[in-house]
Formats: sequence, structure tokens, C-alpha cells
Amino acid sequence: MASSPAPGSATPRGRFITFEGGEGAGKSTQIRLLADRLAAARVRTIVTREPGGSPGAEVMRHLVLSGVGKVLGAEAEALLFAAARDDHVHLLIGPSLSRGLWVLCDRFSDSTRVYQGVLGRVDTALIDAFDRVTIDALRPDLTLVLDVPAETGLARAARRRGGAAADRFEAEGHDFHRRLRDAYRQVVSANPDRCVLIDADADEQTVAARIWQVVQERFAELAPRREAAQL
Ligand code: Z5A
Repeated sequence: MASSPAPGSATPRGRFITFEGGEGAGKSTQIRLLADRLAAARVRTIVTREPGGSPGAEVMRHLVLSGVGKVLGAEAEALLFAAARDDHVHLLIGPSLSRGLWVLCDRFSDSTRVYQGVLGRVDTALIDAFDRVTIDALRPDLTLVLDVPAETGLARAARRRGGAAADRFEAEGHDFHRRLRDAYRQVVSANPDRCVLIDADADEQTVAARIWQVVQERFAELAPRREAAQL
């Protein structure tokens, strides 16, 4: 793969791709489909998620999704997500990239900016400080923001849940989820070099094809080889 080597290493650093979006946008589904395409292209890939992805962070996941963070307030909740991210970055994401693996991550620091920052009104300076400590220079190479109307995402999530209870974020109302969508669109506008908005209001294979096109265009090493056809 053609990415530059990690400092002090001969192995080229892997690519880091994050998936973002509101409830039921299809992130988990699309991560699996992209991992399949990358495997077919012989790219060594791991799939992970936030909150979670490492043993300590999975404990934090259980805590925050149980709703305890909501009781403590948005700043404390942001701190819990940051603690989980610190464990995840240092134990899994960083070492995997250094070994040349591509990392596909279901949510990352943009989720904290949107959920706790925009919707929870946590000061941006505090979130910047958390990012400096937890992720430092480990910025995603590409962030795919899956965009669906709030009603579509909530209906998908409710269908999947069946009779089970909604978690802490699923339980928020439609207005929260509409503001979430707007906040994600602003993240894309503010970071056009890193983020791409994907229209995810379509069937799974159509969305997967849109994502694959973006990924191929972004990473030269995946571009379809034309030499054979030209001979
Ligand atoms: N959070 C935070 O506040 N701050 C942070 O820093 C971080 C996270 C990192 C984690 O929840 C919560 O933590 C999250 C933000 C907060 N809360 N919310 N909401 P999670 O990990 O349990 O859930 P999620 O990240 O929101 O994902 P999700 O609800 O599981 O949705 P998804 O991954 O985007 O969708 P999916 O599982 O792929 O699909 C949902 C259903 O729709 C499923 O039945 C699919 O079969 C179906 N589906 C998928 N694609 C389609 C299409 N194209 N058409 C029709 N149906 C589809």
C-alpha cells in the first residue's frame, strides 16, 4: 500500500477510515460491506467501534449507553467517551495502523463534537483538549458521514430493536435527531478535505457502491488498474 511509513518503521502506515452519522444511518452495515470489498482487494483490515473496541473501552460503552452519563451531565459524559477513546487509540487503533492494517471505525471523535459538543453544549475548547490528549495526530484519513432523514434512521433502529427498550440516545426525540443531522452536515462543511457526506437514504447495495467509489477515488492504491486494458 502506498501510504507513508509510520515514524521509525519500514511498514507503511495503514489507512484510517471513520464512519459517522445519526441513529440507524447504516454505519455498521456499510462498514461490513466496505470491509468485504477491501478484503477482496487484498487489503488487511480491522473493523472496530466507539465507544468500545478495546476491553477498557467496552466497559465504558456499557456505562454510557446505560444512561449514567446523562445523569452526570454532558461534560462528564464527554469525559467518559474520551477515556474510552484513549484506551481504544492506544491499545488497538494506533498499533494496528503501525502494522500497516487499515482501520474502519464505527464512530470516532466527531461523535463527541456532535453529541456532546453541539447537542450537549460542551465547550469546544474542552473537546479540543480531550482530542489533544487522546488522539493527538491520529486524524482519520477519511470520514464518511452517512446522511438520512431522522425519521428514516429512527424507523430503521426501531425495526431492528423489535420489542427491546431504546438505549440512552435512541430514547431522545425527533427534534434531537434532526439537530444531530444538521450538526453532522456542519462537520462535513467545516472539514471538506477529510469528510464526505454520503446520501444513505437508499438500499444497502446502492449506498455501498457510493462509498466504494469515494474510497477508490481517495486512495490511489485502490484505483482500478488500467495497464492491462491498455496493452
Ligand atoms: N456517542 C456519543 O454520544 N459520543 C461519542 O463520542 C461516541 C458515541 C463515540 C453509540 O450507540 C451511541 O454513543 C451513539 C452516539 C453515542 N448513539 N446513538 N444514537 P451505538 O453504537 O449503539 O449505535 P449507533 O452508533 O447509533 O449505531 P446504530 O444505531 O447501530 O445504527 P447504524 O450502525 O448507523 O445502523 P445499522 O446497524 O447498520 O442499521 C440499522 C438497521 O437498519 C439494521 O436493521 C439494518 O439492517 C437496517 N439498514 C441498514 N442500512 C439500511 C438501508 N440502506 N436501507 C434499509 N435498512 C437499512
